[in-house]
Amino acid sequence: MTKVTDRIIAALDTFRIELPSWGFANTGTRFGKFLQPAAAATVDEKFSDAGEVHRLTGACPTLALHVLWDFPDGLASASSVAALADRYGVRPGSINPNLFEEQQYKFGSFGHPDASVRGRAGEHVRDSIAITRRVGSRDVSLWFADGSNYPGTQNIRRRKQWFEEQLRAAHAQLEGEERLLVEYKPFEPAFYHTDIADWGMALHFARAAGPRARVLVDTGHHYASQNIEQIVAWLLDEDMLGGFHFNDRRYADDDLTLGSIDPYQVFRIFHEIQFFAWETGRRADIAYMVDQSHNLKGKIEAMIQTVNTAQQLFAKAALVDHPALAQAQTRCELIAAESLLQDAFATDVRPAIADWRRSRGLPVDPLAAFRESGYLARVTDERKHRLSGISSSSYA
Ligand code: LRH
Ligand code: MN
Repeated sequence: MTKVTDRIIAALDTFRIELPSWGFANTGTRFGKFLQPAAAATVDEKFSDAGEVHRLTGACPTLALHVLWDFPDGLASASSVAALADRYGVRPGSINPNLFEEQQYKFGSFGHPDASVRGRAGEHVRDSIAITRRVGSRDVSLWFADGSNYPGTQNIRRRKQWFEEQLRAAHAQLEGEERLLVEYKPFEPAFYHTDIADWGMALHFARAAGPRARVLVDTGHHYASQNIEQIVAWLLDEDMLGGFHFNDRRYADDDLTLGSIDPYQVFRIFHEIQFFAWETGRRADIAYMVDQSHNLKGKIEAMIQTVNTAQQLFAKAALVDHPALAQAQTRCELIAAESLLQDAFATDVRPAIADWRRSRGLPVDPLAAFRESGYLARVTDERKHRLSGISSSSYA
C-alpha cells in the first residue's frame, strides 16, 4: 500500500473546491444582518477576495456566481465578469440563476400556475445558460424556492409536470460539456410543500430533463436524521451525482462553516466517493462547492478555514485501506470495517498537508498568512465608507 504521505499528496492534488461569491457579501438571517466593513459588494470585490483565498490555499480556482447578484446587466455583464479572472487568478465557476427574489415568483417559477410566469422563468434560465457559455463555465446550478405554505393551495402533480416541461426546455439549450445541476431542499422558504424536496425528486427531474443533468447535494438540505452518505452512494452508483454545496448545520439549513458541527459527516461523504473510485477505477465527475453565509465570522477567514477543513477531511478519507475494508465488509467483520474509517479519520494529516503546501510554494498556515498579509486592513479601508446608509434589518 502506498505510503500515507503519498496518498495525502495525491488526494490534495486532485481536490479543488469552488467558493460562493455570495459568501463574501453581507448576508444575514430574517432577523437582520451584522454588517462587516470589509464585506464585498461588487463582483470585482468578490473575485478579489476569492483570489486572495486561492492565492493562500491553492485549492479554490473557481468562483460560483449568482446571476442577479453578480451580473447586474445579465448577458451584457458577462465579458467584464470574465475579464476579472485574469486580474484575480480565479475563473468563473457554476452559474446560479435566481428564480426566487423577484415579486413575480410569489407562487413559484417553473411551478407557477400562470404560464407567463413559467415562461419568464424559462427565459431567465436560458439567459443564464448564455452567460455560462460566454464566461466559459460549465455548470448551470438550479435551485428553486418553489412550493406552497398551506395544504390544498397548489396542485402538486401539475407543478411536477410544469417542472418537467421547463427543465427539458432548459436542457435542450445546453451544448458541449455544459451540465444542469438540480439542487433539492426539503423546506424554506416554502413551509408546506417544496417542489424539489428530496434527492429522489431531484433525480427524477434530472433524468426527465436529459443526459446532461445531474443532482446537486447541499449538505444543509436534509432532515437531521437523514443518511446523506447513503444518498451520495446511490447517486454515485446511478452516475447521477453532479456536485455538492458544502456547509454545516446543527438544526436546519444553517449554512455554517464546513466541518464546524459534524466533521465526521463530511468525512463519510468523501469516503463513499473515494471508495467508489477505488472499486470502479473511475473518479466521478463531481463539482465540489461551498455554499455558506457567514453572518458572524470574518467572511474571508471563514472561507480559508473552510478550505483548510475540506482539504483535511478529503485527505483523511484517502487513508482508508480500501482492500481491507472490502474484505471486512464481505466477511461482516463489523469492528474491523468500522475501525478502518475511524483510524483514517483520527489520523493527523496536517503535517503532510503542510508538506504539500511547502512543495507548491504556498504558506503552510494560510490563515496566519492572511492575517499577516494586510489584505483585510486594505479592503476595509477601501470599502468601509459605504456602510453608512446600508440597512441591517431584513425583517420589516
Ligand atoms: C438555497 C441555496 C441555494 C442558493 C442559495 C444561496 O438554500 O442553498 O443553493 O442559491 O442557497
Ligand atoms: Mn445550496
